[in-house]
Amino acid sequence: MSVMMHWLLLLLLVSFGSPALRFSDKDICLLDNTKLKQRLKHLQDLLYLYELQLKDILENTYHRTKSELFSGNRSEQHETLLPTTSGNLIVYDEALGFAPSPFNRQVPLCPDCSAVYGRRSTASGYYRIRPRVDREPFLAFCDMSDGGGWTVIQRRSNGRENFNRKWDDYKLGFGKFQGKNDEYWLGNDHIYDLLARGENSLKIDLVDWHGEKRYAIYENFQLANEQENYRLWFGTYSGNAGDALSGGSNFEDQWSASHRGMQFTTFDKDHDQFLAGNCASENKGGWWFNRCHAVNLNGRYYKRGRYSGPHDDGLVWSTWHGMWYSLKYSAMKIRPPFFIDRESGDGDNSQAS
Ligand SMILES: [Ca+2]
Repeated sequence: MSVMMHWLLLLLLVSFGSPALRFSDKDICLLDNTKLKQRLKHLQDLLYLYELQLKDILENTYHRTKSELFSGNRSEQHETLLPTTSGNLIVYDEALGFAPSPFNRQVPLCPDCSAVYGRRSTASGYYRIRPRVDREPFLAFCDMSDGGGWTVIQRRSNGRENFNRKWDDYKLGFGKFQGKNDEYWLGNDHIYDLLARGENSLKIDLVDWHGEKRYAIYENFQLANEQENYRLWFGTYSGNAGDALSGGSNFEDQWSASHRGMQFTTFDKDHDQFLAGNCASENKGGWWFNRCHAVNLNGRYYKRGRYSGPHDDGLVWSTWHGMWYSLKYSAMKIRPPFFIDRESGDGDNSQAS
């Protein structure tokens, strides 16, 4: 019989035998001592578990899809599967591909963050997702606030990442995938694969240098494939940041700056409408430039709002602060439209610090 049981029995006997009888200070002390010992044991178990996880993290890098955990006798069939352990502290283990099913089988990775959310993993963080079963899974930040299920495809928050990059970098993705505010571009191929699965809405969260937040939602956000240079399409706008992706309010701006139907341009691959030059060279970041832009969330990161220079190359959303104000924070995130009805749209859930 455990010590705890012993004391519970004593308590019962005392209760039934003599209602008026009270524990002595010594008895109460012993009971407290037992509880503390159990608590200590629980904490020791937790510590042991965390030590194991820490060891796992130090010995494996989970930014590669091939873990050393399985480098020994992994069969061809298991080539693209991922380890069972939770790895990176903020990579949640439910998403790591070996989530146990009721029949103790390994289940496939979620295709996007809305599916992760559907599997009741409701903590924001980095998850491995796999929109195409014939391609390797990859890490993406799942924003489980704001109604949940958002796959973040772009984030700017501190200017530490260089966004003035070549075509191949934008194609494959770049940046850091660790902290909740780390800057990254998910990669045009990955974004294309996510969008090719079905209709998606795009939500853009913006924050200025006074901490004010705005947002824009576009229905039916689509990209063409690389042969079409990731041509951009999007439907109806809603939000409070203004419909800058459509180029602004007047027809002339829309003609020269709307991003609808534009192909992707980087400084080494020019597909913009600007005949005399390359918009990405001028504006320091890959984007769906026209001649040239009303939005450039991949522009230069200026560490204050207003900026000046030869080109309007800041992190710009023209219908909010104009072309000469560079925003502090942006996140582009996508989700199937049936999620939209739940509770999104207050624009209050950006991850900016
Ligand atoms: Ca050009």
